[in-house]
Amino acid sequence: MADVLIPSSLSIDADLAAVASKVQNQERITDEDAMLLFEKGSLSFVGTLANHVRERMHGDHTYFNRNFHIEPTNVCLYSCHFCSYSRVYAHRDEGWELSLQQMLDIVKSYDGKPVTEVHIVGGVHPKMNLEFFVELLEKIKAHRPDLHIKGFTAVELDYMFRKAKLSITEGLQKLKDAGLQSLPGGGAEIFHPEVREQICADKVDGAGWLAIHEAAHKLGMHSNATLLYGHIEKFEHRVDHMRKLRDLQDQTKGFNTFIPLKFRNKDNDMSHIAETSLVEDMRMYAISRIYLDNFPHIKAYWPMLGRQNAQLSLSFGVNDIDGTIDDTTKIYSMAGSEEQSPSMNTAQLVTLIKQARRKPIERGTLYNVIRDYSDVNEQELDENQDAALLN
Ligand code: V47
Ligand code: SF4
Repeated sequence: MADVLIPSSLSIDADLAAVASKVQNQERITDEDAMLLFEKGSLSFVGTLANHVRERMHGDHTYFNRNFHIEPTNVCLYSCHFCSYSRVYAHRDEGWELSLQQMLDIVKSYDGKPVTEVHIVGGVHPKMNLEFFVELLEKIKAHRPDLHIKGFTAVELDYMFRKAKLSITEGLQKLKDAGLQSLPGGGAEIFHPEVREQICADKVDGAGWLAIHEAAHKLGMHSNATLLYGHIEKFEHRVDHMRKLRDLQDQTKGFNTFIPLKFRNKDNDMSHIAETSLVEDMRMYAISRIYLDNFPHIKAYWPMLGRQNAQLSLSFGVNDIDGTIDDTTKIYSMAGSEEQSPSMNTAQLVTLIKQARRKPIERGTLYNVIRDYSDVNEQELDENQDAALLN
């Protein structure tokens, strides 16, 4: 059966050919298979398999959404070595802290613009507690009820709930009642303690991250998952991380999207570590698409990866390139991403997707289709859409 994907005229290692057969037959691959792909799979081999899976699941559909970010603070109690963004609490005068009013003003600055999601994520500031965020969520919802609120990494939630002396479920229920609808995927990094203890020892551990997402799924909320790759981890740690996510997803079906995050090395304690090559980035996307058979979507976060590389990833398993966002997100430009001012308007995103010969679909947070842009021409986009978004 593998012949259809990988012609038998090519001389491929028998074990790799067996993995190709599984993918062709829609059988789940094992951890050993994933290790084999990481160790021996060429970019063209894993790319062919991943693209097959991507097209079987989504055809050419490629999703984006119109969102904006609020980063309440970059002051953080924790000291993750890869982080270029946070200012430790002791140096909090060098960081920023937004008041409720300042955050509401950001929301209001999008009044009349066709955004569907706000993504709230930041450092862990001891003064920004559960009550503070409950009030923020209620005020955002009162002002703009239709805006989907995706907010708070498991790291922020773990701290908030412990400080409020609430269980995970009690804390999540309070936030949900106030308007929180889904969780972003941040804070996952690498679950395996061998690595986690070296790169982010003081924040919630892998089991704690998974427990928060499990509880959210049980309350009917959806979430995303990330993996920070390309630093000190080995392939086996990436596979271990993805296995834990796949196992949880088998139970809850609450994850929407997996987002591999490439480690960027500017201005952090791990700056001595060279960044991964583009080939390794594409192999990571492809292997995650093949391994995570129960995750509906794989996302390339273009502000981090760069827009041309994100465009390329659409041929290596990726079917989502996040949103049209503005420069309120600082975490990536501060970590050395080539995207120093990460904003792309709808016309640019649609063009980027069309250049890769895919179909651009604007989605809501939960992948409800808002608009199919396949047949909208660029001139029409320039004239209509962006006038509304960019004014
Ligand atoms: O958890 C921090 C990462 C994450 C660096 O769910 C770094 O839709 C690379 O998870 N190099 C937070 N990465 C952001 C995040 C996210 C982003 C976009 C969309 C979604 C979503 C989630 O940023 C952190 C950490 O893994 N990060 N520093 C760095 N130097
Ligand atoms: Fe704080 Fe998040 Fe940076 Fe870690 S990655 S130091 S938790 S802001």
